[in-house]
Formats: sequence, C-alpha cells, structure tokens
Amino acid sequence: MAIELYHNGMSTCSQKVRLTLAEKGQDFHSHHFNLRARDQHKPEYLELNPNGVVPTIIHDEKIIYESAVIDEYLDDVFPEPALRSTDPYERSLMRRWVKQLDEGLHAASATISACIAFRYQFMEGKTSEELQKTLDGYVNPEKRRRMTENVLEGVDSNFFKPAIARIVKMLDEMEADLHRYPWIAGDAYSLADIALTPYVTRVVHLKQDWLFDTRPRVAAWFKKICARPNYEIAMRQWFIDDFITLMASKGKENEAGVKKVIQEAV
Ligand SMILES: N[C@@H](CCC(=O)N[C@@H](CS)C(=O)NCC(=O)O)C(=O)O
Repeated sequence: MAIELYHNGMSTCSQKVRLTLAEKGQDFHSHHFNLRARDQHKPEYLELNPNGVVPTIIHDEKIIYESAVIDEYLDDVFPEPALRSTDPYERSLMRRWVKQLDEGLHAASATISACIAFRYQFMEGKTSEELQKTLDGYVNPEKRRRMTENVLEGVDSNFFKPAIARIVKMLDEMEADLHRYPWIAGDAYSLADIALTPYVTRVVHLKQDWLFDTRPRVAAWFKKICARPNYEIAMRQWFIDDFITLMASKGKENEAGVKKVIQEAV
C-alpha cells in the first residue's frame, strides 16, 4: 500500500521526509496542506498528529510523525540505500546533527523565515482579529508566543537576533565538520545531510547566502546536494513560486539589516 504523506512543499520538516523517500525511490500519496489556511490545525488532522504540524506519514496503517523519527523509520523499512552509517562513531555524528534541529535549530529557521518574509503572508488581507485567530491556532504555546511576536515585529522581534546567531553557528559547525569528512557525518551521504538540506536551502531562499562566502566547504557541499536527483524530486519540484519570490524580495530588502544584526549577535 502506498505511503500517505501529509506535508507542505515549502515546509522544511516535510522536505526532510520527501528527500528520504526520494532517496529510497519510494512514491507516496500526497495530502498537500495549505499551512496558511491552517489545514494542519483541523480536528481531523489533529487525530493523526496531535501536535498540529506537518509532516505525518501513514504506512501499513501505522501513523508516524516527527520528521526525524519518520526518516529513521523509512531507513529501517526501506534499507537500500542505507542512510545511517554502520560505524558507531559516524552514526553518533549523524544523530548529533539531527537532534539539534529539534533543540532550537528548526525554531531558529522558522523565526528568521517569519521575521524576514512569511509575516507578510500571515498579515495579508486580514483584520487584526483574524490575524490573532490565526496565531492563536498554534498548538504549542511556546511556538504561539514566538510566532506572534515574529509576525507582529519582524526583524525587530526579540527572537530574531538569537535565531540568526543560531543559523550562523550551524554554518560554522558544518564548515568545521566538512573539513574532516566529505559529507556531514562521515564518508557517506546520510540522514544528517538530508536533515540539513532544507535549512541551508532556506538560507539561500532568504538571500543570505553571502554567509557562504567565508564558508567554502558549506558552499561546495550545497552544490553537491543540489546536484543530487533527490533534490530535484523532493525539493525543487515542490517549491511554491510565490513563497520563493517573497523570500527573495524581502531577503534582499533586509540584507543590510540582517548583516548588522549578525555583527552584533556573534
Ligand atoms: N518537530 C517537528 C516539527 C514540525 C513542524 O514544526 N512543522 C511545521 C512546518 S516545517 C508546521 O507544521 N508548522 C505549522 C504550525 O505549526 O502550525 C518535526 O520535525 O516533524
């Protein structure tokens, strides 16, 4: 039976799962959500994923959510090609990268995306009551608070500076690890490369890839990543033009401001 995937084209966590599916040559039945219309907060979806976020998969009648967990599940049930090293140390490096995403890196990326660009989508055509209702829909109270401030205040949000500093730290640590290995967590492409691909892509979409100028290994890694067939299938084919255009124009507009914040923050 085909895998059911509840996802969104531009959602970084969904991209992680689509990259793994593509790497494994697995098709899926798509349930593409409009996150701005809050499809993810509908009661019928909350029955599948009580966190009200994408992605979720259904495989063999089993419901699985949390992108890092889904990716390991997929690597277990579709072992070829293996995306976890058999070497325990390399596997530990892979896990260390993947867990960071759930420990602030994903939130930092969501913050810079909202502050620089996506806030305009949230506000467009809405009264302040309608906007408040949308923001109140976040299931996680911490996320609700953060996103409310990010949407209302943009790059002046108190969350912006630590978030951009966290992204810079990610790029610095990638640069250091890529000094030792050709891929993020060792000699072979792994779930760590998959996990980081959407977040580095986001830096590019937000026109902050000048950050690669002093991080040549990250730039070279990203070039290799973009040339892989799974990048075309799982990333490019699902990009939403309006999102890309908005991120590019607002990113360019904010470039000087972002540079200034980074100088102050790191
Ligand atoms: N830890 C979760 C995070 C999922 C997540 O935050 N998904 C975002 C898109 S990347 C989402 O659904 N946002 C909409 C919302 O929170 O309402 C995972 O890795 O699956």
